[in-house]
Amino acid sequence: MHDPAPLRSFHRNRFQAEPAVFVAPGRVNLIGEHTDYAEGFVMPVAIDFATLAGISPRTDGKIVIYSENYGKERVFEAAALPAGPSQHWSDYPIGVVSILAAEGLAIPGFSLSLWGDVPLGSGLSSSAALEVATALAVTSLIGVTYPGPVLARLCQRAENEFVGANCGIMDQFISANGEEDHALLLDCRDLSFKLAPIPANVALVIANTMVKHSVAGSGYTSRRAEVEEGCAVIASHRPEVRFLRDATVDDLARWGSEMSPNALKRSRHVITENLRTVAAAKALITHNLTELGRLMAEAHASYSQDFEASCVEADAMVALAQDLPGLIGARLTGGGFGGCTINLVEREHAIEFAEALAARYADQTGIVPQIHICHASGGAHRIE
Ligand code: GAF
Repeated sequence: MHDPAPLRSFHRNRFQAEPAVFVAPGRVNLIGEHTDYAEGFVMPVAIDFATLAGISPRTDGKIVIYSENYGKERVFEAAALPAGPSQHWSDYPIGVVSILAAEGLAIPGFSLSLWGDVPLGSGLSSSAALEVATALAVTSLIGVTYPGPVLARLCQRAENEFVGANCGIMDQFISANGEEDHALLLDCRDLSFKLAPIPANVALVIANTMVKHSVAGSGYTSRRAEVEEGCAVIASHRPEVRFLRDATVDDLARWGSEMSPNALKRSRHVITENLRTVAAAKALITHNLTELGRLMAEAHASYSQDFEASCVEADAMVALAQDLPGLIGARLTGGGFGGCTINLVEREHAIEFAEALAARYADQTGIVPQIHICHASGGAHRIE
């Protein structure tokens, strides 16, 4: 639970107005990596880390956005929104505003205060939290209510079309639609989802390798291109295959030799990851935690060896967790090339697990990691 009092107080002091306050969480993905833009399956959880957005109207036609994290403010004209990004933190909130304007909403002047505790560059979706909190705040000021999945799509568009990062739908979707104590098995084709309860005796232990992750980075973009390349080869034989979601392991066996070695490996990851993700949701729902752990281990191996989106530190973090008491499953989570591992751990062992993992990781890599024991939180909403 985030206390809105500090945000209210700095908003009041800065803007002499009482804000309406909204919160949007970051996320951790249990399994299903780089499958969202292939219209496949993902299984994320909203977490306790979040962005808070406080908003109040202005009468001078200006949009003033203040970030408490950066201690900085940016000023825009509501009637003359910027056409593109300026490689600045404000690209995310103003990108959302610009997409809302493109949707035909009349954008008024407003003051927006932002504060968040999602660790930046850690693969826990600080940008999606920022976008979704902004979108909720601005739409509520305008008096428009979008269903969660629609809000998520608008925020994804802000990131794709304004910020220029080619992400899928997962992060914005879970931030807008997360359910307390549940993971969501999300079908990224039609955005339908199934809730999978996280058992009360299972803790989410998130271990930050401290290696910076970025969706805007070249690794994410090149992997996505290779996935699309693999899909195009299969589609040249089976035109009904529009995304790798439609492809099978058998397709790879038949036509994989026509792909570049990288496209073949990336496609194999995506195709098998979709199968693992659906199986993992079933395992979670039926309380088969041994099977869930096995699938997570397989997913990490695939992410590291076929998708080559892990790094030495994340592989070490996963390996070092393996024989610690209480571990159910561990893997690198998020877009890759750094960030955090997710460890599902029996709750009674969570604290000693976290301490032992931190000590082992520091010992092996010389890096002091941050380890967080999180719970599955609800999605974005207004805080009264
Ligand atoms: C990042 C992206 F933003 C998501 O859309 C998703 O592709 C993920 O990486 C990888 O699963 O978080």
